[in-house]
Amino acid sequence: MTDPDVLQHPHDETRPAGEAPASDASVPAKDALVIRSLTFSGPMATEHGWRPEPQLPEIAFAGRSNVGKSSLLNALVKRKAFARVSRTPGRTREINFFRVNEQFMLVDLPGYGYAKISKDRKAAWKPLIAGYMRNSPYLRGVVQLLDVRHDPTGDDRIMLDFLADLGVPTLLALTKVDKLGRAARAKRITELCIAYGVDEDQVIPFSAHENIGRDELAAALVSLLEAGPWREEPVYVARAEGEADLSAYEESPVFEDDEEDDGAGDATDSDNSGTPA
Ligand SMILES: Nc1nc2c(ncn2[C@@H]2O[C@H](COP(=O)(O)OP(=O)(O)O)[C@@H](O)[C@H]2O)c(=O)[nH]1
Ligand SMILES: [Mg+2]
Repeated sequence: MTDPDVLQHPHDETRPAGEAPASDASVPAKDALVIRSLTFSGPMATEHGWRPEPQLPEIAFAGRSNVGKSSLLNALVKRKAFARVSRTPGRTREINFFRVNEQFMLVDLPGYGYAKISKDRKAAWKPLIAGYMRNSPYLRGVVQLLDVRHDPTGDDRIMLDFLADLGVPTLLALTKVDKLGRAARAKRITELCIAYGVDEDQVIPFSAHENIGRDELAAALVSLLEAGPWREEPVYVARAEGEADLSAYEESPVFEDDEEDDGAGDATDSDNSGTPA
């Protein structure tokens, strides 16, 4: 038995009909992305290697090593140790897939561009990431992370150009904004929007340390998911149980060799407060 009056907020009774409730800053805005379940589906290690069967829309997170991706993901899903915050960047080389709420697949791409690893390993991210993006029928968007303080590295530019060529909806998360004061932050964000030719609403200032941008990012992800496909989604045919048949969509990614290596940010983060790996 449901009596609708019982469900009414007590304040509703004193508010004149048709008038909006007074806004109350102490009441938090509704969380666009409440995490009810989060499960690891497995890693993809090579361009043509295993990946989970594409069933749910996918959102991928990309960025240079040490940009703050693990910290951002932990803040996004509100788990302290979901992704490992590392003092030794450049370790994760696989693409990790997580099912969220049976609603979408969160795809954690390997961090690229870490200065202190061999050239061979350094270049390995390109075919893996490009292959994943080209061949994933339900990829709905990419969150590209950039440290708000640094100009994009050569690898960042390759990534941004690739995303633009592919045409995948892309959000830019500008990380570690706590490192800039308010005025410098606003100026820098405007500068970066102009430099990248993106709209301010594609850009999300973020700080895991000061809890800035989490709800905006969550809302933007939900919008991406609701927007639906941006390219024709091929019919997926499973080859064998657990084995993805993506051969129809395979194409060689075109990447120029990236010689640049500034390791930006690696030496400047002396404020390591994360859990050591
Ligand atoms: N000041 C500041 N430092 C951060 C923030 N997010 C991450 N870091 C630091 O940046 C380093 C790399 O973070 P991590 O999340 O592991 O980055 P990942 O390599 O991209 O996954 C660690 O020392 C973090 O403590 C942030 O929002 N603000
Ligand atoms: Mg990480």
